[in-house]
Amino acid sequence: MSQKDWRKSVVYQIYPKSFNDTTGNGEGDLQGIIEKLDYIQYLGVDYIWLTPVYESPMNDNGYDISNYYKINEQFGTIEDLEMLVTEAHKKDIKVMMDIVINHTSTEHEWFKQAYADKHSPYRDYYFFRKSADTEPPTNWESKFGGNAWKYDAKTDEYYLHLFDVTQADLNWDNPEVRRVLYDVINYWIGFGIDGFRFDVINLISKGEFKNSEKIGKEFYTDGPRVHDYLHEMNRHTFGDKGLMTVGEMSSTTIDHCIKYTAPDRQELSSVFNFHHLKVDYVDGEKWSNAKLDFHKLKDILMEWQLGIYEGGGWNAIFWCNHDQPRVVTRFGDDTSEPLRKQSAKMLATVLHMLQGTPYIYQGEEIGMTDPGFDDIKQYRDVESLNAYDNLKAAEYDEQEILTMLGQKSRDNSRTPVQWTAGENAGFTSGTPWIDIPSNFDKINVEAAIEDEQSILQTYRHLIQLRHKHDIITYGSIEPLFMDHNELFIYKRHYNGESWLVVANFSKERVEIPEGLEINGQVMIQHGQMIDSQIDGFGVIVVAQ
Ligand code: TEU
Repeated sequence: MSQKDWRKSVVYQIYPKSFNDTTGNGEGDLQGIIEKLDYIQYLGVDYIWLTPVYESPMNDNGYDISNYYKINEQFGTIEDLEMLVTEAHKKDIKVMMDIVINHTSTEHEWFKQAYADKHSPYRDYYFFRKSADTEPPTNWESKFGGNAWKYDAKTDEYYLHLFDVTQADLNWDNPEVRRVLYDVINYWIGFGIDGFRFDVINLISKGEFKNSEKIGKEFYTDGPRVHDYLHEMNRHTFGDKGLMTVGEMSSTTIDHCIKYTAPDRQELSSVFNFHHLKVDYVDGEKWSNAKLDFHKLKDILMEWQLGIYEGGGWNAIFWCNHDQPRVVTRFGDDTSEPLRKQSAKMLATVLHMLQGTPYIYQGEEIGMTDPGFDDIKQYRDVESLNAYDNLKAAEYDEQEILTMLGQKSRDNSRTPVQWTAGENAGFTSGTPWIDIPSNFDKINVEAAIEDEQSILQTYRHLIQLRHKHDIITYGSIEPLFMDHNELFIYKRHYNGESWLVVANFSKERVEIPEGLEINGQVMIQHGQMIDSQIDGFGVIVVAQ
């Protein structure tokens, strides 16, 4: 890709451990990605984003970095990464790296020194605190369960970990910490990386360490100095170099996200937020079982679409990532073959016609489903295993816990990419590190390439349309018939042109609301429209 506006891009997310294994050890690797670059080019995306491939004990599959300058041996070598970047560039594909700088692994040299010696200069790289009594310094909860402070008897102090106990939070208030982290980013820019995804970057500025009425989020989410730090990071690193960046924002607000991304503030290019993916939680609680609240989904998506557009910010848009269940199982229907295909195409179209930069998570483009694990032994994810233990301790019934995990676990998306109908779905010649769903005999890349009507062809078409029609990238958005119980309807407007999107989220045929004119040039259509009724999971996009 030459000097095209990054905003017109589509990004493909790769979770290397589950992408493609060339060594036979059951885990994916960098050579495995190189092997599939032709396929990625065929899909047509502009960027790939690699989740962390740095040296790591892998307690959180790489989000626990022990050396920012080294490649995890399991994935390959720095030469492999160099080759990947070179080969990708030859195909006009840019490469984004994941930067995890809210915390490091406790195996990182900085932490080891900080932990070993109270007087080490590295001590202030992290948050070590005393407590006045026998309780931890605050009652904040770790996002992976339990209190967020870990006690060290040797010094009678605690350190802060908002995630796993092996992921210690870095102290961004220490200017030395910021400096060494900017060095890391600059190293990767020098290496030839084209963009960055910043992990939980809105948690870097901790406010006061006080007890919370809730779980502590209010003290560190979009914290007091976060915008100063991001602006400073931008100026010291990627700011003037034309790199695309996306910040992962946990529990954030529209106002903050406008600030993070409005170009004149010089912070980041775009942001992920997760509000639209909490529409199957009960009272905001992930470990619960609930159906999709369709009205809530539409309301949240539209609120963000309108708010960010009006504020001059930029959204990254997505249904899936390595932390979320598969969207076709979650908001579509994977219980039968026509329904899986229809609903996956509908969901893809609805998302890609929204305003913002779309992300496709590996396997989403062929409609991969949740694996339907029914035994705790099948799970690998630290968050899921912690949740299991905690729910057990709270005396939840085994079956109820497994149902929750089945619906919400991050492992739902971490099963290997299904390449072929052959052994281990063509992912590995060894034993896969996590089970592969049994439907790989039908749902696989090879079959999707052969089938002209596949979900994969829909994704390719959506990407091509985006590259061709500026309205998809730049157009404003107008929500319509928001009260409708089954249909998601909106228009995009740009330079005197309008596109109408009508999508049916139910599996039944639905009457088009009176007063809605579906005339014009059909740009996309899946499912039929007969007698002003749209097929179950049908979707239509017309230029008017
Ligand atoms: O995730 C941050 C995060 O808070 C969530 O997406 C989280 O995994 C989920 O809400 C738990 O319910 C990022 C990474 O994407 C994730 O894989 C890491 O585990 C986490 O940061 C820590 O680095």
